Amino acid sequence: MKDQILRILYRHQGRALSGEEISQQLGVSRTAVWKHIKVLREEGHIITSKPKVGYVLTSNYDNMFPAEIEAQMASSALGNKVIFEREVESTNDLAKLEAEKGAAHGTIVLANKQSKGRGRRGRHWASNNPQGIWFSLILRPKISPMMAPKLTFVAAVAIVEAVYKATGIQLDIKWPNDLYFEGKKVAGILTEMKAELDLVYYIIIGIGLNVNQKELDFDSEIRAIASSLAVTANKGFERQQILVQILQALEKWYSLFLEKGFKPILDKWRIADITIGKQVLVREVTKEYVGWVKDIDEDGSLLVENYQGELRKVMSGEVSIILSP
Ligand code: BT5
Repeated sequence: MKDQILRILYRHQGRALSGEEISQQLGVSRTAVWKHIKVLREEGHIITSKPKVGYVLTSNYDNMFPAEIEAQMASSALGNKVIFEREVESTNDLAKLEAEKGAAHGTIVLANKQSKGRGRRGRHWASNNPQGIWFSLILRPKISPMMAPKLTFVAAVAIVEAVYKATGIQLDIKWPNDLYFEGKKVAGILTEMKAELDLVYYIIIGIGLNVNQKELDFDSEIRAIASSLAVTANKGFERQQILVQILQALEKWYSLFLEKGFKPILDKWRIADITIGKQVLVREVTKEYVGWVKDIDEDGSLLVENYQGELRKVMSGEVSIILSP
């Protein structure tokens, strides 16, 4: 009920709705409406009320409704169970806890804000705002742990397809986990797992997608390198609608991966890839070198030719594209 009231107010953002109108739409008493609005306010939603005029939702962000997401994903294996928090340290960390407690395959952990969003190698992921989509998907696949990094590719092609469907924006993929638009990072993927040598307990795919940030919403350290769908399209988007598209695309590409293997994923990946043909700086654990990306191998690793003309296979290193002057 509370979510339904929020949804109605959201749809009328900027315009007042009387308690009477809301109670009629939902078939409940005005007192019940008032009680739910009180709870919504306690949860942090900014709802003003004026006598004889009604209620106005003035929060400047759209909302996520877990029950609606679950309903839209009801017949899918992924995304039909949503754990939603207004604020967490990191959805990947909470997803790990939930996985340890037995959360089912396909559960997602979604938050409006992350106070300690993480990138790879302990880097920070700026997400302490409700303008992006920050979530983690728990998977329990019967695959070898060696296959797990390929799921980052599955997620990348799913995000590209979903964002295009929902917004018309065509994102580029930079190996292995970044999504770019015109040279700026719009999304990142963090895949983590718990496994033994030949057994995967669970895999967590963390996805961060910048949606409604304006340029000045990004901290100065990342303003020059980060972008959002809103900056790209010059208009805002409903995050929930994009999230559902991403979950549907994940369902499709993940099933394809299990049925047909990595090839269809890689074929799709190559279409959006911006890494092949570029000069790159490769940072491996013990060394750094400059080379040219010749191709992506059948297993997803990067094939880089160094100055000596040797072809090296990069499986997990850091790769930065060197921009030509
Ligand atoms: C990533 O790491 O790109 C993976 C990001 C994954 C974030 C999701 S959100 C849900 C889930 N829960 C988490 O705690 N994490 C996941 P990496 O390739 O290491 O890139 C990190 C770098 O991206 C930083 O060092 C910054 O340069 C840049 N960066 C940080 N925040 C950004 C943002 N919001 N938009 C664009 N770039 C950002």
